[in-house]
Order: sequence, then structure tokens, then C-alpha cells
Amino acid sequence: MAFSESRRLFRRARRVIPGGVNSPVRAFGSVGGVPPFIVRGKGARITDADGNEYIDYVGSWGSLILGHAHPAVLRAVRTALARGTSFGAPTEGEIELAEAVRRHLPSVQKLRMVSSGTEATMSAIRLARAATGRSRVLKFTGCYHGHSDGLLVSAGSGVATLGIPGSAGVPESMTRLTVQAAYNDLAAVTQAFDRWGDEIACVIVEPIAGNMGFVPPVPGFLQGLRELCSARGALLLFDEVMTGFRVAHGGAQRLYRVKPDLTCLGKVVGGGLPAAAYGGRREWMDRVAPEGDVYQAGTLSGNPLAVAAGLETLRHLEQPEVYEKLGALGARLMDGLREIAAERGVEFTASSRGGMFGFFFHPGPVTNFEEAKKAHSERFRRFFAAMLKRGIYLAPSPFEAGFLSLAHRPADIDRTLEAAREAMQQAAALR
Ligand code: KE4
Repeated sequence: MAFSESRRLFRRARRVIPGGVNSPVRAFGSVGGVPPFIVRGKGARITDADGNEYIDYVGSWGSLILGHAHPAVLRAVRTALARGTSFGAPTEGEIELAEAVRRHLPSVQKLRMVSSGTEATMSAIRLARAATGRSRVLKFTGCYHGHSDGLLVSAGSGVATLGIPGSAGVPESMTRLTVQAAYNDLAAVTQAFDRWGDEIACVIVEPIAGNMGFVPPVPGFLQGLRELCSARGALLLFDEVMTGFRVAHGGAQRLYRVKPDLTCLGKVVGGGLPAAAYGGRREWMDRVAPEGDVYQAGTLSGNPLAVAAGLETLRHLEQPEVYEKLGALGARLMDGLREIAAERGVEFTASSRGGMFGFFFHPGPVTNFEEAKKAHSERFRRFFAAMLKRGIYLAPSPFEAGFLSLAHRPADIDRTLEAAREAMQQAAALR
């Protein structure tokens, strides 16, 4: 595979954009090498500036559940485009999108659209603080909820710890109100409530973690959070930016039958254009301006092009068989990778839910970030590079999840497993 054009573009990009990219993970820092500069996508495939074609398992980080350049989505956006790109005024499409979300996620009686997952979680936390009159926020180590200051915290040592700044430029005063506990550790959450109970406004959680690799909740974890929050007067906030409309019609809250107080959405809900949202029970959402006293605003919130893409995408997710199909493809891929790793005696664990999946070079089980960090990173890097060279585009970090679309076919999975047989050999060569 030639990469000369991407290499040239990357050099030029780094002169005018930090790291040459507009979001850090795209720079391939975790895996090395030159990130392919993409020129187009179609269905399950993307093509880079050197003409290399890949089967795409990132799909704009989960946004493109229908695949790239879906004809109906393009048509919907073109129709909206002909009427203008933005009004900064209310439109009917925003009502239709809010109604569509409520149909699938009954816990979201009202919602407010924003333009990114970061805005959604930041705003939902502000609302939770107003609704409870409390200030602390409990999050889980390894979960990522966007880059607002209070959520950019590093894992301290100990069971439930006060956040310490996870990025330069984040003052300690901004993270002092953030408590962190290990994912899947209800005892740690109970301890946090015992220590700061009446100060905790909300618990924010990825109901299936996709930012420490793919880490599902252990049985009872989400239900336990629900019970603890109800008992201690905190709001339960499901960050479904990644899992919403991805793992089931109503997202993880439908899959695990746990009802959060507030939900954050993104990615799929914008169909690949910038749209996200937060929502929940009417009694909370009516606190948001202009109805209530919690201020939040956005110039391009509910943008008509993004709403058109999101609405058309959700329309294609109405059929019940959609998630069975995504789930079957995910299981086929994970079973195949497990089998190939076992044949080569490589420690490996893999799992999927609906159209979301992940794997670790680790004997498993991986239930939290501490375990995820023990996975064999060099084997991941070797495997990733060998797969890319064979036209398989995986998430360029062991701490990300992978995504299938309705454009992926069983033949794509077979082709991916064929590449994995050789790529796993290279990973196995590493002790
Ligand atoms: P954005 O601000 O990037 O739209 O959403 C932040 C966010 C919030 N919550 C969850 C569960 C998320 O996964 C994300 C963003 N996900 C990353 C992928 N790990 C987006 C990719 C990137 O950062 O470039």
C-alpha cells in the first residue's frame, strides 16, 4: 500500500493544525505511522488520498450506523440544503427529531439539542447540579464524556478518589468536585456516597464503556447505580453518546432495562453531521432556559442539515430486525477473532453488543480501566498495522471501540477474518 500522498498531506497539515488533526485520536499516536487522509466513503468502505480502500470499522466513531454516504441520508440533506443551511430560529424538523427520540427512549420526555457530545454532557451536569442543589459529580475511571474541564480528570489512586486535572489548563479547582470510582465497582460507588452522599448531584456513566476499549457493565452494575442514586437523591446520567441507537432501538437503557434520569446522545442522532442532545424527565428539563433558570445555548443547535441527516438515519433504524442484524455481524467478527487468536496461542478477549465491539490482547475478563491498561499494547500496535496494510481500518487505539454499520456484509467480516489470520501471526511473534 502506498501512503505517499497521506504522508505529504500529514506534513502539510502539521504546519497549520495541532498534530495535523482536528481531534487527537486521528493522529494515530497510539499506533504510530501516518494516518490515511480520507477522500471519500461509501457504504462500509472508505478510500484514502493514495487510492487505498478499507473496510471501515470506525464509521466516524459510531455516527454512521447506516454506512457512508447513504443515498437516503444524502437526499434528505440535499433537500434541506436547498432551503438554506441555518436559521438560528425554530424549525419543525427539530420537533420531529425530539419526538423520534422520545418514541425510542421513553425516559427522554423532553430534550435539548446541542452540537457535540461534550456540550450534551456538560449541560446535563449543569442541569443535575441545579435540580439537586448539589455540586459533586461522580464518574468512572476510563469513561470519557467529552472535554469539559470538570470531566478531564486523571485517575487518582484509591477506591473513590477526588479528580486531579487530566489536562494542562484545567485548574485543580475545576476537578475538585469530581469524584472517580472504578467502572463496574458498586462497592466503590457506595463508599463515595457514604463519604460525599449529600454532595453528589449525579453519577455519569457510559452504560457500556467504549472509551477504555469496549467494556460492558457486569450484571447488576447499572441497576445498582440506579438504586444508589434513587436512595441518595442523586440523578443517574447515562452518557449514551456512543450507545444511543447503536446497541438497541432505545440504546443501552433499553438493552439493560435501567431508566436514567438524564440521557446524553450524539453520533447516530446526527447521522454524521454535528448534532447531539441531552434530555430526560419533564420536571428536570423544564429547568433549562428559557423555561427555567439553567442557562444553555448554541448558535447551531438543531441545525437543519444535521437534523435532516439524524431524522433520516433514525427512520432507517425503526425496523426491529436492524439490531439483530448488527448484533449477528458483531458476534461473527468477535467469534472469528477469538478463534484465530486461540489457534495462535495469543491471549485475547473480545465482546460486542449490537453494532459495537472491542477486543484486548489480554486473557480477560476486562471489567475496568486498570485491567484494560494491562493488555499487550505492542501486540495491538502490530495487529492494527497489519490489518491496515490489508485494507481493514480499525480504531487506532486499544482504548476505543469498533463499530459496524448496516452496510457491512458477512463477506466483509470474512474478508476481515482472512486478514486477521495473517495479522494475528505478527502479533503472536511478540512475546
Ligand atoms: P464529542 O464532543 O466528541 O462529540 O463527544 C464526546 C463524547 C461524549 N461521550 C462519549 C461516550 C463519547 O464517546 C464521546 C466522544 N467519543 C470519541 C471516541 N472515543 C470521539 C472521537 C474523538 O474524540 O475524536
